[in-house]
Amino acid sequence: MTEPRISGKWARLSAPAYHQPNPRMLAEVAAGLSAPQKELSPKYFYDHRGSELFEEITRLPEYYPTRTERGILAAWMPTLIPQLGTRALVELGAGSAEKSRIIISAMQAASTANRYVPIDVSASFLSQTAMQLRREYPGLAVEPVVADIAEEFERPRGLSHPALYAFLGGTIGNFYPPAAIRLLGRVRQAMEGADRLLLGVDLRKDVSRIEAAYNDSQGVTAEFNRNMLLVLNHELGANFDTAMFEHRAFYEETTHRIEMHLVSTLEHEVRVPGIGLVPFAAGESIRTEISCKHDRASVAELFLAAGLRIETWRADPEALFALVVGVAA
Ligand code: SAH
Ligand code: AVI
Repeated sequence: MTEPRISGKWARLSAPAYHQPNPRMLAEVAAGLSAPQKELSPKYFYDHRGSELFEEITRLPEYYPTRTERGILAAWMPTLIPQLGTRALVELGAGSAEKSRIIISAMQAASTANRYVPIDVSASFLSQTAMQLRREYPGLAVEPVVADIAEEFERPRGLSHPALYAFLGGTIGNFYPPAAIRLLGRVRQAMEGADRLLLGVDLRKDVSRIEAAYNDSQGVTAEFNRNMLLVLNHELGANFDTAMFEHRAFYEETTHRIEMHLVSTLEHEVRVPGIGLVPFAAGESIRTEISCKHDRASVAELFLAAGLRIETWRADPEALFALVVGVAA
């Protein structure tokens, strides 16, 4: 069995102990916790437990994106994949690859399946996903890559074409627009010939529907949010007390995005080795995630800036979520 390839600077994120913190993570966290609005990257949600909690979120009644996107994929892939003749699937932020199976099965049905390259920052979860897929699809080359897709995008070597670059789940919305454009631009650079991008985007809609998806009644999203503090404790040896922080998620109408925060309930200090004592006022928050919601015009704008154009746009009948095929402009 091939172990996931771990790209240089991320090698230590998967290390079990905090005595050798990843220097890049330490620098990012130091900058984020000293900003006037404290902010941490949502990639720090995803240790093994965080990835499991996200899977739980996808099954919540309030969290409509996953099941809606699955419905669009199930209806569309059996015709789209033979049309494109997809031979290799490269997936950014693959997670459990639960919905990717719909694409892989369509590739197998069209007898074009050849290679699956899931890319994710969550090393142990990715390894588990790859093992399961090898069992389910004997004959398919599964080649996981552990990497931060915000930082680098190595074109997988020896890829068969046409390749499909999939970025599902609406994860593009977790990037600020300039970072989203850089990321899509790198995918565009990697694409050649008849390669395509398949992008999942969560759509703008009734605010109460969106806010409910990030404030579920079972408190799973709150646990997912607080898990970031446990990741910092584990990776950096910090002493965050999760009981001191409340989950808050709200929609910002002007920027069309959900913001998730962890709000300190009391004034207190947290020790982060290598950074020092981090003060929190009562009511002060750390922004842990944005989740931008889109429409066709906002996707076209991102694509244009990244050298892509929309080839096909397909939303569900309620227009909750869309899958977009992107092609080099
Ligand atoms: N594609 C799956 C999972 C979405 S959850 C779905 O649609 O359900 C977001 C995934 O992206 C997680 O698996 C997380 O580990 C990964 N991820 C988040 N930020 C990342 C980053 N900067 N680089 C690589 N992977 C990232
Ligand atoms: C992974 N990403 C698309 C999810 C989202 O909806 O923005 C992460 C998430 N955050 C809270 N719930 C789910």
